[in-house]
Amino acid sequence: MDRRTFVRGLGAGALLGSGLLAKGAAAQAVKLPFASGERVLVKYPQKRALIQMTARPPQLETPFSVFNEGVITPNDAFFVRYHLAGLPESIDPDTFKIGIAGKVDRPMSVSLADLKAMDAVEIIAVNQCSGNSRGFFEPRVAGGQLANGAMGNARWKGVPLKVLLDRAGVQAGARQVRFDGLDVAVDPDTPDFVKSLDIDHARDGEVMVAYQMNGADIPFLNGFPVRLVVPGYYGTYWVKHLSEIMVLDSVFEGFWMKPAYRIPDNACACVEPGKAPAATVPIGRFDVRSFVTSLADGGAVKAGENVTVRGIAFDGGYGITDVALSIDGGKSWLDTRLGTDHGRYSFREWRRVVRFAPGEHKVMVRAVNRIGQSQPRAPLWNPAGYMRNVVETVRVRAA
Ligand SMILES: Nc1nc2c(c(=O)[nH]1)N[C@H]1C(S)=C(S)[C@@H](COP(=O)(O)O)O[C@H]1N2
Ligand SMILES: [Mo]
Repeated sequence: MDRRTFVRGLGAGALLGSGLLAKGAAAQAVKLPFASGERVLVKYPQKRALIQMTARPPQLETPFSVFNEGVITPNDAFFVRYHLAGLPESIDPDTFKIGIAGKVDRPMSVSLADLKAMDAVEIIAVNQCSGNSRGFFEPRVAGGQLANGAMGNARWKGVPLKVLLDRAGVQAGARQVRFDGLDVAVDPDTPDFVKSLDIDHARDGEVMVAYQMNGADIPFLNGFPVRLVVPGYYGTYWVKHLSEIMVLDSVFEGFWMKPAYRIPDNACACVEPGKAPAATVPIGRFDVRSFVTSLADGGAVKAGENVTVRGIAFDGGYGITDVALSIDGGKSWLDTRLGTDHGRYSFREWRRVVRFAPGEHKVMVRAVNRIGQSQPRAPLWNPAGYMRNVVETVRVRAA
């Protein structure tokens, strides 16, 4: 197979076929820890078996145990989220181009070869879906019922969006930049997936047009051949198969900016459960989160022996400064040691050696970032099920 055929083989047709397991093979069932959490593990091209939320479009969640393998999420384990079932049938990297137009002096189109000829930058950054952990919302809310696996951390390589915008020459009066990818709606009433960023954000030098993920081509399902990387911001802005960059002199209010992907316009991005927010704003940066990865809920540990408990923490880019661990349900808290700093947008590993007395224990973890933001002890609620960041609890039995 030449490269082009290979890529074509990953197109929508092939994906739909492979969304079903090979005939006769039994799909391995998994149960996410909330009502209606029954899922199957399904293998897609370039992916290991992942938790399937929907087949059309493909929406795959990373099994949580992957996050204990290391702070970088492998490409074949990285979650997949699409809104529209019309995935590109084939993408030829030799003819692929990104158009740059709108309020610019020099509209242009940029090929993959052009991009790769420019000075490259790299950043390690978490991509997390706004609705990660939505399945845990009480009361339940509509939308993809995800556990905690709609996140991942990768090393992204590409060109700062600012460099492309400067080449095109942004005109005075520009207010936003709009991004579109090659996927399309199948149903004519479904709006195309188009997102926008404010002009200053788009030109901050960190927002990146990326063509590599963890040292390899970006997997098809994560946006081959190029995607937007918006460090610290929810995945909704990380447009995949990026094909059009449009500079606007207005604020874009297409469906996926308004009414979709909006949060209550207040400090907690929350409302009383069941209530509608008085005003909303587009979702923005990640809040602070931390997880235990080395212990499974309901699992067993050795009593009276040293046990290293470890996990990950991250935030929207201020950087994690402290992670505290409790093994007594939050009555007392222990310091943990932070692992290598891979930059303020990356997962940060933490660990702590503890001894468990025989019996049941509630292990809890809580992180703090550089500006003092932390995590609530009781979950916050909003109608779209976004931004869950409650202090997580893992129950273990020591014997
Ligand atoms: N073209 C395109 N890009 C997209 C989307 C999409 O539906 N189409 N979904 C967005 C959302 S909501 C998320 S959470 C991330 C998920 O990135 P991943 O699929 O690489 O994990 O992609 C974003 N980029
Ligand atoms: Mo998302």
